[in-house]
Amino acid sequence: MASSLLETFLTRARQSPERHVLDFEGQRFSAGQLAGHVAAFASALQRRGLKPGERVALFLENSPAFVIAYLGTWYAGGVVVLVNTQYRQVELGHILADAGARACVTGAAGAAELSPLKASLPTLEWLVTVEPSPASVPWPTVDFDALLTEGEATASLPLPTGEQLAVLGYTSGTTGRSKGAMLLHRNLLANVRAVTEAWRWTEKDRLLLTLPLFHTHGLMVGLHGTLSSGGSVDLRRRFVASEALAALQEDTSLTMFFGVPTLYGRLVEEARRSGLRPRALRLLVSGSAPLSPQLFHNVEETFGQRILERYGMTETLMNTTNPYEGERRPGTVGMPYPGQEARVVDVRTRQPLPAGETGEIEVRGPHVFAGYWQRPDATAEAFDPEGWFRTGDLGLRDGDGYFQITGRARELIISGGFNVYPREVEEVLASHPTVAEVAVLGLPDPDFGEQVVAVVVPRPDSPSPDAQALVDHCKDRLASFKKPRRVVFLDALPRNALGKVQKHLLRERLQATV
Ligand code: MLC
Ligand code: AMP
Repeated sequence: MASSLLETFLTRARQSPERHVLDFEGQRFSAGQLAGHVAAFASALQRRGLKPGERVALFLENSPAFVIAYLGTWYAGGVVVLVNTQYRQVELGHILADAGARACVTGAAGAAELSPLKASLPTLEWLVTVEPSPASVPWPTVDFDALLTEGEATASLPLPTGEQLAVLGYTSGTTGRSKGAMLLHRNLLANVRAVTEAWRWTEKDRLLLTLPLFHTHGLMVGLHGTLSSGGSVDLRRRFVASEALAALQEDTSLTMFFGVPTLYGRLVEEARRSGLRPRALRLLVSGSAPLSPQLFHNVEETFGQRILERYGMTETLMNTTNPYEGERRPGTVGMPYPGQEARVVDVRTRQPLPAGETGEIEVRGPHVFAGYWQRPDATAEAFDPEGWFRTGDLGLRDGDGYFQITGRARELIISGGFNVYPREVEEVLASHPTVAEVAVLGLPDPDFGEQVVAVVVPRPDSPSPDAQALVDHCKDRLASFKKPRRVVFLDALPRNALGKVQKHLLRERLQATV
């Protein structure tokens, strides 16, 4: 039995090297070709001195290079650090320094964005660039294709064990500083087995994948499932509704599509606008953010198919799923995957609650991560003594065993499937000279599900702040999707007797004025 997804992939590639596995912008890769590139990348990294357990950051758009660098880092014994391509100085500086990344694979824009951080990233020694990078980049750089020619496509290297660290997935807590979730090879393998079994994913499947590979959904469901099942993937650089709809209508080889609710909302809109109707696929999956029952029904009307909604997170990969064969119930995220457990506990007593009662969802099983990188305090807080992981999601289990997510115990805004932690945006806004106080919260948004809204109290002694200047202040420092879509000015923030900002009052007030 394989100890890692890498082993599964390489074994299959040896057995059937001709099998078609990946398409991207007219390039086609067989399993044998991909495995050769993976071995070349891995052996070149080793020759350049990468040691087992050292971290390689991928700050990269969707492309075959991403897939090769991801699997190749594992084959070299390294650990992949995933980085959202929209991240800017604040997020990049923290993640690359915290992970102690030794190398980073990126594009020209990524190299330029990293450059001013040179002094604060002492462990970062070289960049691998998939495009010519600006001459001013202050690190030695090697071109991705040149690196492949340095290595050996036929290299046979030691495979990682199940206990070895595979990925650091950065996810924020309430502090605003993100933490690296340590995913072991055995966590990834256990979860992909559970997912492929639950969804009857086989080598006959072909997935249209438009989600970014730097997050759990695109990578650890979309790509992992493809590699594990022996199927193939039509990988796109990004999601464009008209292009995705055209593929779903024309390409008869596609059997699956995965998306966050924003993607489905845009596909339904595009189908209405263009009059095109997608073909019925074997499986449509939604996750990463709540899918409204309305959108569930709109998709059913447009695609003639009931979407399968599932629930996951960076630390645990996939937790629950609606059934493949049984009833897919709108407004629910289904039941635990085979071999995994989920329960609802009272937020105060931490005791399990009966069906129908709302509390915090906890999960346990082989899919659950090994803790936060160099954060034993945060790890201890996240688990109970019996190994249950506190998800921070509020919900209930109905009488038939279907879980529903009803809210969040932590402050988190999910905008178009990307997470925004209010505290991080508040810290950046508070650093603006015209801002005395600020509160950031999420309000409903028809496209993104939720939108970021900032409530600002101006400093009495400075010129009045300008909303656009505040938005730009955020965009210069943080990923653009975290910027406020709306800035509201107030004379004071409502606070309770302990001085805590009462965001629920702000929310009610702002919703009343939409
Ligand atoms: C882009 N923008 C967003 C945004 N995405 N704003 C708010 N929320 C978002 N999600 C902004 C950009 O900052 C930019 O602003 C402008 O929109 C155009 O950028 P773009 O990149 O051209 O946008 P677009 O291609 O339309 O992107 C929308 C999207 C994308 C929905 C395709 O957000 C996306 O791929 N989302 C999926 C995220 C995902 O995979 N999540 C899974 C997490 S895993 P400006 O001002 O700069 O022009 C997980 C676990 C699990 O949660 O269970 O799966
Ligand atoms: P991340 O840590 O970025 O992977 O985000 C995980 C969070 O996304 C979870 O804790 C949930 O809050 C949310 N999430 C994932 N899937 C769903 C879903 N199907 N419905 C509602 N929320 C979801």
